[in-house]
Amino acid sequence: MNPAKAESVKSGVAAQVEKIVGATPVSDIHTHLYDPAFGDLLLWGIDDLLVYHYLVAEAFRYLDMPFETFWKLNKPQQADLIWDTLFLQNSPISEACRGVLTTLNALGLDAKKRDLPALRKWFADWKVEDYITRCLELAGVKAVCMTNSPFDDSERAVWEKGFHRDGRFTAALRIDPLLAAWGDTAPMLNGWGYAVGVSLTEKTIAQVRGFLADWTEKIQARYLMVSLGPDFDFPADTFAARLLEKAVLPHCREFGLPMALMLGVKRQVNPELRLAGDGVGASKMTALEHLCGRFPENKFLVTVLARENQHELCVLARKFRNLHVFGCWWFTNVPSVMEEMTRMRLELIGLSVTPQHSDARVLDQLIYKWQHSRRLITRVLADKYADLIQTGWEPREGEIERDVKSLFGGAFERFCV
Ligand code: RAT
Ligand code: ZN
Repeated sequence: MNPAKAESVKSGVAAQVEKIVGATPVSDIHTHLYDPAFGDLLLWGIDDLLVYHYLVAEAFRYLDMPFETFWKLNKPQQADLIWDTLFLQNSPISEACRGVLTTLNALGLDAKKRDLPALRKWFADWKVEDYITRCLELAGVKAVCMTNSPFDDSERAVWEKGFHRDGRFTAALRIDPLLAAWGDTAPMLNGWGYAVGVSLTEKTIAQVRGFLADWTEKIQARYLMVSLGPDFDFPADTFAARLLEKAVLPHCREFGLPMALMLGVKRQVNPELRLAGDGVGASKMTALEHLCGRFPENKFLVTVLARENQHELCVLARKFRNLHVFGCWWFTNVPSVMEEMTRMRLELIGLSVTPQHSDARVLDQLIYKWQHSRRLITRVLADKYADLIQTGWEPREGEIERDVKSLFGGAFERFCV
C-alpha cells in the first residue's frame, strides 16, 4: 500500500472504531451498585458523587480539619466541603473530579455556573427507576454486576427477605471476610447455623462449602470474588490459602464458577480516612502462578492494583488459559496508567481480555467511567489497527465490531462458560 493510501485507510478505520466503540453496549463486570430493590444501598445523585471516597482522600490533601470533624458532618455538609475544596478553591484536575464534571455535562447540567444548590435541585426531581435507565443509557451499559456480601448486615437482610430481581443487575459473591479474617468470621457463620470451628477440620470445610453453596444459589452468583493484600501467598500455611484451596476453589469447580482475585490492596493504611484509607502494594505473582498451575479446572478472573504487577500478570495470562485479566482497578483507573495497561494487554494477550470495569459506587459514575474508558480504548484500538494497516492488512467493519464486543463483555462471557 502506498503511504497516502495507508493514511486514508487508517483514518477511515479510526472513524469506524470511534463509532463502534461508542455504540457497543458494555457489560460492566464489577461495580458496587445495587439492584433498586436494595433501596438506599443504591447510591446516586450529586451528594453521593461528591462524597465518593476517591474524592474524600483528595480533599484531605488540602483540608486541615481533624478527620473526626469531617465524619461528624452529614452527607450534604461533607459534599459542600468537598465541592468547595476540590472544585472552587482548586481546579478539578484529578480523574475523580473530572469524572463528576463529565457526568454532569452528559446529564445536560451546566457545572461551570458553580451552583451546587441548583444541581441538587435538578437531581431531586428524579425517580430512581427512571434515573437508572437514564444513566445506563448515557453510559452505554447493558448490565452491571454487583458486589454482594453476605457479611454486610444491611445487604444480607434484603437477600433473606427476597425480592424481584431487576435483570440488568447480576450478582457476584464477595467473600473477603471469609479469607482475610477467619477468626472473626467463624463465629458469624456459627451464628447463621453453620457449625464451624476455628481449625479447618473436614467438618468445618464442609460447612463452609455449605455456606458458599447456599449464598451462590440465593443470589445466583455469576462468580465469587475476593480482594487480597500484597502479603497473600500460595501455597502457604495461612487461613486464606488453606480456605481457598480446601473450600472456595472446590466450590467454584462444583458450581462451574470463576473465582475473581483482586490482588494488591493494603487495607486501612490510614484508618482515619475510613473507606478512603486503603492503599496499594505489589503482590506476589508467583502465588497466582501456583494457583493457575495447580488448579487447571478452576477459572481465575484477575485484576491487580499495583502498576508494577501489570506486566507479570499479562505474561501469566499467556501461560495459563484459565486466567482472564480484567479491568484497570481503582488507582490504576487514571488515563496515564490505563493507557499503558491497555496497550500492554492488547500487545501481549490480544483481545482475550476485559480491559475495563467501572467499579462505580454511585450510579451516575457509570457515565463518566465509561465515557473516559471508551475514549481511551478507542484511541488504543485505532492505533493498533493502524499498525496492522501498515503491514498491508485491512480490518473489516464486521471484524472491528466483533473485536469490540469481545472487549466489552464477550471475552468475559466466553471465559466464564
Ligand atoms: O474502587 C473502590 O471503590 C474500592 O473501594 C474497592 O471497593 C475495590 O474496588 C474493591 O472492590 O475492593
Ligand atoms: Zn470494587
